Amino acid sequence: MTTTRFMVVMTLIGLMMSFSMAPALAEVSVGKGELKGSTLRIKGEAAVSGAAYIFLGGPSGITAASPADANFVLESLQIQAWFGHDVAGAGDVNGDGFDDVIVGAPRYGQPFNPPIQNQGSGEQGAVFVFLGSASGIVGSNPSDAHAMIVPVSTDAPSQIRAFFGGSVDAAGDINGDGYADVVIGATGWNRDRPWLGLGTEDPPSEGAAFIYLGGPSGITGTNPTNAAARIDGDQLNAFMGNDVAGAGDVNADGFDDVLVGASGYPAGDPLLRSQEGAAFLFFGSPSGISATGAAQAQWSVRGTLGGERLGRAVGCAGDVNGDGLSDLIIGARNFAGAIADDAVYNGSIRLTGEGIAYVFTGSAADLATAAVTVRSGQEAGSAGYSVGGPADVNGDGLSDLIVGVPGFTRNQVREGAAFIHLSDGTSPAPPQVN
Ligand SMILES: [Ca+2]
Ligand SMILES: [Ca+2]
Ligand SMILES: [Ca+2]
Ligand SMILES: [Ca+2]
Repeated sequence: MTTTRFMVVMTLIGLMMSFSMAPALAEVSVGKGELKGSTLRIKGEAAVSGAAYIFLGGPSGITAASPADANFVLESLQIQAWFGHDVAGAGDVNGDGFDDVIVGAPRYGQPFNPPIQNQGSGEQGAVFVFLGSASGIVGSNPSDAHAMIVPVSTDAPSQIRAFFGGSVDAAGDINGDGYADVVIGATGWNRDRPWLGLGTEDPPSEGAAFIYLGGPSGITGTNPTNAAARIDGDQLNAFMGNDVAGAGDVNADGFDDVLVGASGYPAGDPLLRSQEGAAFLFFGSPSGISATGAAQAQWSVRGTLGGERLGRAVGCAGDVNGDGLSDLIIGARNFAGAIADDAVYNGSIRLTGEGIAYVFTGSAADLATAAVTVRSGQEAGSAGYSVGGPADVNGDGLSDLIVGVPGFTRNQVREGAAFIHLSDGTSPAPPQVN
């Protein structure tokens, strides 16, 4: 997310390991996405607390060469917190004219059941909002964050590995009050199936997305029980909220909307764990978002192939067709596309794990058909593992597409690539490997 105020572009990067990384576009986070039970571990890393780095832009863009050059560094001060797993510009949540930032720490452990201090073991997660100011970001760690949103003690025992804050984003202004709002995902949130972390079985991972509203005093709400809205996945292993995004105003009613991915959402019997995946769109309104479950979405798209994992990444595509309405981009990293010579094989042979990103153009009436699809053309290319934007990289007024393809092979096996598609307003351009 970006602020153009005072010609300043702010880049926010979450790093969970101490490797250096070239700054990219406005928002980059490392390792964003699929938090599943005990499978999300950095092998051999005993202590991963995490940090978020903020780089200020200028006439020459981002000039930093390493994390050491960051203008601001935010830290969790807790072992194994995974602070910075996802980061975003939050918009201006308190209306003071300075944009604010939001950082997720999905393995932040709350010391529930005091006096036992089991920090880092519960993995309920936490989210922190830091305020901007004339001198930049205010504060550097949870103790001086503007807002800390964390599962409360009564939630904590049943919400072990809720991974609250595994995804975070600005929600725009969903209730039209002039203050920016935020959306937070928790893939391990379980409304109906509390999981105590016993045995070797993975948690049920229904997942949920949470909305918190901005206001004159900033973010209102301190924990999942006092969110402005909580939208449950309501399905076993739905992974609702594995990615969340402010969608912009998709339906032209003047209120910003919210898109939530659920990469494990099943097409049929949840016990089969077929993982077609889905993405759900919720419309803003004067009273915000009233939905409490995925089934109440105003619009949704579902994966059709087992294991497709549609909704692995969701985002606002900006306005790719220039009609003034915000458009959506949705990734399905495990999509298995029919091979090019499909007339012979009739869909019987597919590129396993090719991946795809779909773009749906906003409409006041219907978003049923994907306007553009972007595929990797390679087995295990994993197109749509991440999606970015909105960004108008050539300044023609139309938003362009950025699709992460981490399994892409060009000169090196699985070196990965970012596909940037310039929009011509009507049809997709051929992929440009960057
Ligand atoms: Ca502010
Ligand atoms: Ca608002
Ligand atoms: Ca709207
Ligand atoms: Ca549009």
